[in-house]
Amino acid sequence: MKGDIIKKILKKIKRYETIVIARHFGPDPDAICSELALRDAIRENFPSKKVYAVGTGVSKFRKYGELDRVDVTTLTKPLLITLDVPNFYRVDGVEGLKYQEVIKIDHHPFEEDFGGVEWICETASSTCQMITLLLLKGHYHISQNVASNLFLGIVSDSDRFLLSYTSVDTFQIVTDLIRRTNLPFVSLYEKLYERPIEEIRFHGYIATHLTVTENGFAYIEISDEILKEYHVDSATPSNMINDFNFMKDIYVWTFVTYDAKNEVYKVNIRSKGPVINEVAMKYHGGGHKMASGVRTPNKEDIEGLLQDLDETCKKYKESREK
Ligand SMILES: [Mn+2]
Repeated sequence: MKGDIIKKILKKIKRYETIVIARHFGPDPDAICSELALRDAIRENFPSKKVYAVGTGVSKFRKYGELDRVDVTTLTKPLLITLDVPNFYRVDGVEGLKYQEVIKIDHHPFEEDFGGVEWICETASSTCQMITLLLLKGHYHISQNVASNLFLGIVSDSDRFLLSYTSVDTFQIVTDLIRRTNLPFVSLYEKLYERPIEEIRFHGYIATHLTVTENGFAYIEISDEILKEYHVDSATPSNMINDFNFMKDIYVWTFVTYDAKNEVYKVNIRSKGPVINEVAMKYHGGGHKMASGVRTPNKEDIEGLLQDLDETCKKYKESREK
């Protein structure tokens, strides 16, 4: 089944001369690295093809590679490949693109059919893990540059193989990738984990100011003023949420960050037990069962969401005590 869909995708990539690769708005390393790695792998294996990695650039991710500046409306009948995103409105950089066919490659729970080939693997640690498997199965030549991005995407999304979707497959695929490319993987960690001192200090701020309820729910609301004071941006808290994975007796933890530029609250939610994506969906958010998010301009939504999450923790705690 999985083999069939991979074959199908490889065939389509072979057939198209123009390919656009896109991922979600507000990319994380998995989204950026899967996009760049797939683009570069196709380019290196099929030099005559025109392959573009689209979407808004993020300066701190420049170290992984450059995105393409291309007017997608001028492309004729390209193949579109979307990565790491379950709903089409969240695909960045494809406005006005008249694609001939679409392939979705994603590890988030299914949300909507894009009308083409859908390769969804909820048990994959990352989209980069899926792309690595695709390239290995397709017997692509994998350069060290491509391997490096794939490795970093997997390490980042699995949080150094700590998160629950890390599996035997993850290790197998990573082993194959490293063996095949002789990747000097230890030296890559700095690229992923080096942080400015401002972020280290901000991490301390979060740890100090987390509110913890008696139900095992921890949360913090971060204002624009605090972001300014610490010289960090509104994306910084999202990148720190997994650093708090091992808080004893806390089941769910949540960061609410006000993004003043877009006038929206960005909420990151993580869980060690209770299912939280259903709560997130109630507020038009979504994501994984144990890792979800919400974006909303309404302060009332935030109050409701925090209350619901606390309530979810309470029920979970009670069910465990029985
Ligand atoms: Mn991902």
